[in-house]
Amino acid sequence: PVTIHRSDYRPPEWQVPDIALDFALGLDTTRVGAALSVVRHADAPAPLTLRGDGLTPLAVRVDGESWNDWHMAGPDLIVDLGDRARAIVEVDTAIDPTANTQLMGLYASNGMLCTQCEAEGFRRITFHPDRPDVLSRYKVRMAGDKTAFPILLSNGNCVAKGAGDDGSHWALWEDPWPKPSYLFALVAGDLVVNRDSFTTMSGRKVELGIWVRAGDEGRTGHAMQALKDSMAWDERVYGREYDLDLFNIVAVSDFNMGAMENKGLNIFNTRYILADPDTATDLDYDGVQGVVAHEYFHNWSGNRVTCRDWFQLSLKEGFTVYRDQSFSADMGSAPVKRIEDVRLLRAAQFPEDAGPLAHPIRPDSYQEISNFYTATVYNKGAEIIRMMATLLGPQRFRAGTDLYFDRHDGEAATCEDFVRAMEEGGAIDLTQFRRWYEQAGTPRLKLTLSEDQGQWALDVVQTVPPTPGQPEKLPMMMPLRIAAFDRSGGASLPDTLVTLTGATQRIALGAFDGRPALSVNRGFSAPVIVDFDRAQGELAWLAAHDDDPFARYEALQQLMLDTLVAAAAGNEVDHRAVVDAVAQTLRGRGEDPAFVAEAVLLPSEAFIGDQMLTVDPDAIRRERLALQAAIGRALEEEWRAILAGKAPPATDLSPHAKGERRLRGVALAYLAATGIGDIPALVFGVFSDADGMTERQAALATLAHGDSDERAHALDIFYQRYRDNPLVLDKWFQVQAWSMRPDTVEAVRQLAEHPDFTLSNPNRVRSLYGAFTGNQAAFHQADGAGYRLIADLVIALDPRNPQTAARMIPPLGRWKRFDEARAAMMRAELERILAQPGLSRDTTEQASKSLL
Ligand code: HT7
Ligand code: ZN
Repeated sequence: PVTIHRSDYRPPEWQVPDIALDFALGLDTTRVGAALSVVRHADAPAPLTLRGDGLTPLAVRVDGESWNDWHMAGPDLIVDLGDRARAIVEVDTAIDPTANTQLMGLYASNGMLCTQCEAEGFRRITFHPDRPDVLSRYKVRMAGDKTAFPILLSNGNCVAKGAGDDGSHWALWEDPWPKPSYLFALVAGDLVVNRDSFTTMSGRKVELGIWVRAGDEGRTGHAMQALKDSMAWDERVYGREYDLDLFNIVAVSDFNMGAMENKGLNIFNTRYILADPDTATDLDYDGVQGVVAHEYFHNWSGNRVTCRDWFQLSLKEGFTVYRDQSFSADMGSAPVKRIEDVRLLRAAQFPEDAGPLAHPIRPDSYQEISNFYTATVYNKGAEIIRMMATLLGPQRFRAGTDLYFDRHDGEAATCEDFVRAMEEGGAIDLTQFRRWYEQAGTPRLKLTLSEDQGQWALDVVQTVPPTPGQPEKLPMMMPLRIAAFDRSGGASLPDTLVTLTGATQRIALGAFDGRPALSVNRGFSAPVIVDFDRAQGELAWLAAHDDDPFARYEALQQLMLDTLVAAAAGNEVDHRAVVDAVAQTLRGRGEDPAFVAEAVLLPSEAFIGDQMLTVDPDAIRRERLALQAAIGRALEEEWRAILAGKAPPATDLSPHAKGERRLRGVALAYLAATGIGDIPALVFGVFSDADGMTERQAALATLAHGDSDERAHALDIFYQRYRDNPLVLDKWFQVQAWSMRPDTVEAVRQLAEHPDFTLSNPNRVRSLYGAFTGNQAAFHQADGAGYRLIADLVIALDPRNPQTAARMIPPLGRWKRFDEARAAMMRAELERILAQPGLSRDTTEQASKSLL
């Protein structure tokens, strides 16, 4: 495979200011006529390269004349235009949407036609430069059978429509805003709409539409509210107004990712649109709200200001994730949102940064860009923006974003452009900060406290680990929020923002009567790993008294983590300190039950493993279950009391009600771990009585870990009730793949044979196999059966959907973290994958890099 380097970027030789597309739609054959007005930007004559993927030109015309001066260079069309400086280049092609199982380009899903063009899908529809720095105004004519495709949608506004006398109809759409080809979209199908409107801050009325299959319209209310809230929030917080008279969203069930921000016509995975209390959990509701906001926010951070090239992906994704995180924090509980975001970062991004696929948020090279839609580009990218916001403070950050949007509106920009706008708008020197865009790897801060004549100081030693291709690292600039407390009630050092720049740095804390309790990286101000030896008593004190909720959460988690890591390493441990701290935190549950639920949850098996030199999945599971059982037993009455209370109605989506339900779910898990005889019946009672999916799924997942009769019964009831609802059926697969039962590998193998399982639907694949790779002890079963299962999946899925197949590989690439026997088996499976003939570029890149 060819490697593409960031340093090789050259501006396009031809621009395409206008493009007219003509679609004759059919599920098996769609004819595409493209007319590109091209303008030469190169000084000297240059051939026009139009990228293609699996296309054959049926006819080529230049300025209305049939044209023979063209040839194919692999999949691409090269048109020789002589010394012309401008021309209208027309190319006709035909594609088969039903055969498009990759779900990139134009594809069929459940009888409808839809598109996914980011990153390089447009070239599967028609020949085009297909690079984000070529921006065009689009006119799209689409025609098709009126019965099969009663609804015809594209970007912008519908400016004309009509019908033929052969049962066909057509629509003409125009998008006034120049856009890159990756933002093109088209949908044709039998859909119903939930309509609403939003009046912008300048008084313009925008028509809003959410399009779904008939029968699903009643489940779109939350998405619509999220859209209106997002539009208002972006005006209030960033001063950004929507810029078309129409904003459409379409939900499709076969989709490779979460959603897509096509201009004026977002296309969504149904998972992030459909929600009602009977079928969606509170987390699902939050997912809908967050993803609707994310895609809407792209209208400015991504569409109005787009990316110059795909190496700049974090310019739009990191910034937009930061924007959606801030929005969700404002709409619910900010501390809980921060905890969730950090938990995700640690679960998905820290391992990526520590493994063979580590890359900077602005990568230097790639073989297949789809492999770089990563937690690093998205979630670490968001942390980098957050750090700039922290360093600048709210007013200066807003001045920076205003400057960025105003200066680059209508342009294809770079990460450097963003940082420069922050520097100028925020009056700050970010020279050293730019290293966050260049260096991969999670920085580590080693902290030590020292005292001299009653004056205390904190010494920080910063290291950034070597990563593939980057053996040497320089220290990063970062904001570190700290506070120090006198535990005996004396004066404290209040919340203080320190800017770290050096490899070593000393921070004066002031005078304390004895060692202060240090609260560090408050609010997770920097995405780093902190090494700091603290006694159990100090952590317990911070868990109870720190005035920063995130730091309180961290202290309790650290206490649990220290205990679990010691136990998994074979040390004798005492559970008492953790039990007492959990009890103490539970006592405060009246105020913010969601925070309490997060805080008392044990760290995940994977996160415990991340703290060990060599991960021992079996010991981790054993010790985690032991601690869970100890907490369950010691606080049995509290857990029972939480469950004995009346659950808030499932229709109550207030943060408090959601928190109460979350805490009830935690109580179920703690009680189930005790093995006390009546618990399966109690959990089954919660399952049966549940008036909504949050409680129902929590109870089902709890039962799924065991082998009670109630387990089989509940799984059966759930299946019978929801077998016709694909999103809920996904949950049925998922809870079984998450199960801590010893036979889970075999169960997953059998579930893959279930009549409702299919490789054609990415959600279903993720619900079974994605959940399974997150089940550390099962995936790493000592005989290697888990590794074989995933390698078999990748081999079967790659020819059909390489993007989704390649996304299953990273867990196999973590082999260096495991014992020799497991490492050898993981490598062997990666090699088996690589030995498959005809392997895609996506999977080849991920598997070969994973072996390094
Ligand atoms: N910007 C969107 C990316 C996306 C995507 C990328 C590759 C393959 C399929 C895809 N679907 C959507 C999603 C987002 O971040 O908003
Ligand atoms: Zn995005």
